[in-house]
Amino acid sequence: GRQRSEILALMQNRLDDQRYQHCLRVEKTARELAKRFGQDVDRAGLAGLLHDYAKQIPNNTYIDVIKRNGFDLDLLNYNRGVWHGLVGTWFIKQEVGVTDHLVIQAIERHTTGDPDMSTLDQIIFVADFIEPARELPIEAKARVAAQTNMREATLIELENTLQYLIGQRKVVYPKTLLTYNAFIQIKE
Ligand code: DGI
Ligand code: FE
Ligand code: FE
Ligand code: FE
Repeated sequence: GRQRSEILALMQNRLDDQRYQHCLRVEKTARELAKRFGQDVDRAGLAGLLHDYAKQIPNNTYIDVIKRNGFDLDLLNYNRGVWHGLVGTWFIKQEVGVTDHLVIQAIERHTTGDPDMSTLDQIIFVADFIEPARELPIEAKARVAAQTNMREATLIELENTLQYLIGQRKVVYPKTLLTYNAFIQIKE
């Protein structure tokens, strides 16, 4: 695999400093959560570090990649908010050379979630929401939940995401809703 220094250099080519610093904070938060919940700390750290690698790739580049690489063309009805997770891993495989499927899956799922999210997937999903610079009351509430219960922390984030999208009259990607339904129905 690549050296950490090489990965950081690639990230700095793709991201502005604000987004890059967010990725470093998500890496640290993901490592802490992995340790707390008995998951692979290095794998969580790598997924956290790279989760927003594709956040600032231009729309036209996304549209080309979706059309030329066998992605579901329904994705064209959505936007970069959705693409940077589900399609973003294409760039991470191509440019960073990540092959660990569990890292790729966690990054793919970090924005919409997935009804079958693993604990590692939930760690990346939640780390993005509770990293130290996130200071809203709802983020603090999820941070407290993540001390003991990743499913509860995940559910708090899903509730917030849906409320936000509807409040802004933004389109909801179906999987975002299916994930919410899965997490609200199955109480552990
Ligand atoms: O990339 P970040 O900002 O760190 O966080 P994120 O990957 O969780 O993305 C959050 C953004 O994604 C937020 O603006 C809402 C948007 N999003 C999440 N689910 C959906 C969505 N946008 C649309 N249109 N539809 C969704 O289902
Ligand atoms: Fe993101
Ligand atoms: Fe998120
Ligand atoms: Fe993020």
